[in-house]
Amino acid sequence: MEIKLEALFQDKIDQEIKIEPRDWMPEKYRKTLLRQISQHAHSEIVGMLPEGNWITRAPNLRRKVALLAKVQDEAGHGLYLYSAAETLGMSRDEMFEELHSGKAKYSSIFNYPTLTWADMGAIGWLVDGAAIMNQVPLCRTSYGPYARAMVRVCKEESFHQRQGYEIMLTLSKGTEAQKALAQDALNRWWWPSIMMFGPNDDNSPNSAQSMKWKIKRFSNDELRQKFVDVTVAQTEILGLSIPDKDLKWNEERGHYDFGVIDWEEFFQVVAGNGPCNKQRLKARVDAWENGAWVREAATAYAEKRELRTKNQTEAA
Ligand code: BYC
Repeated sequence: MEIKLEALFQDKIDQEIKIEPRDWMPEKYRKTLLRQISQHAHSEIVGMLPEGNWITRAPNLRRKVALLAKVQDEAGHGLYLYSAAETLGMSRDEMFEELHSGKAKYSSIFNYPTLTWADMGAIGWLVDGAAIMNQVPLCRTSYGPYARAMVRVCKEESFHQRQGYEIMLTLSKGTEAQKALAQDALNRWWWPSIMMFGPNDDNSPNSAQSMKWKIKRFSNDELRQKFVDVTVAQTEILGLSIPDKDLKWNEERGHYDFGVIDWEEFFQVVAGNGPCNKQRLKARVDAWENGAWVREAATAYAEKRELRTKNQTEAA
């Protein structure tokens, strides 16, 4: 019976029919999605922290408003994604518990510090740029609620990418000191950004099955290559240089070759030993604990309203 259901399920996937919450699905498909979507949601809300650090120090009102809007968008993305993950049978509280206990992962990129204003430019340009590369194909992922959430997320990410690139453009066309800030931010964010796509394909345990189920449409290395290819031209417009001496156009492949990623650094960051892992997790746990009274008040208010409606219905 199970085998027949699995065959029908794969058939639907192959025909590009979306899987919806009430449809039968293999347990491993549900678990893989829950893992990926919840990690993605956690990344969005942890991703608010490095940029939130600069809201009060934005150089002018226009920059402040744009940065504030971007960080708010990320909270929204977290909410759509937690809602999509909840349709797979795990409550939001359970997901938060996994984040706060260190059991759940979130993107490695958010464990690096934001040292200067130029980092707001580099994050928007590179980190959101990498996120778009990874997430546009997720608009066609096989699970309906995830695919639909990603459509809006991607529209907003594209505003974020432009916001960042415009900061980089302004700095790189500014004074020598401003240009140096932009170059320094590129130097520090380049390698962590290309690590975001995950381990190489030959070291990516989840990829084969996720590609078969069309959760992932492109492999980690394919997306990383696309990102490097488009980013080189954007860097030339900025008049900056990518910190990789092995970066060069390969005529035969029709792609840029690039240097070897420091995977030891990546796995250390993912394991919790990056420069800001402890600080990021503490900020999330503190926010959860300090927000307890808001959750309690909201629950008490909802209960009061429900009781009032019930009494009114009974009286009528
Ligand atoms: N950081 O078999 P693999 C954003 C883990 S953008 C930490 O290739 P998979 C934002 C992976 O989870 C960032 N861990 O896995 C942007 C797995 O461990 P587990 C979020 C990573 O899932 C701007 C193990 O390594 N985007 O939100 O097939 C502002 C082996 O990897 C990372 C998403 O989450 C990493 N970089 O592929 C604000 C997009 N890479 O779980 C916010 C959706 C890998 O087996 N996610 N690992 O213990 C995906 O597309 C995929 O999950 C990945 C990894 C490509 C990231």
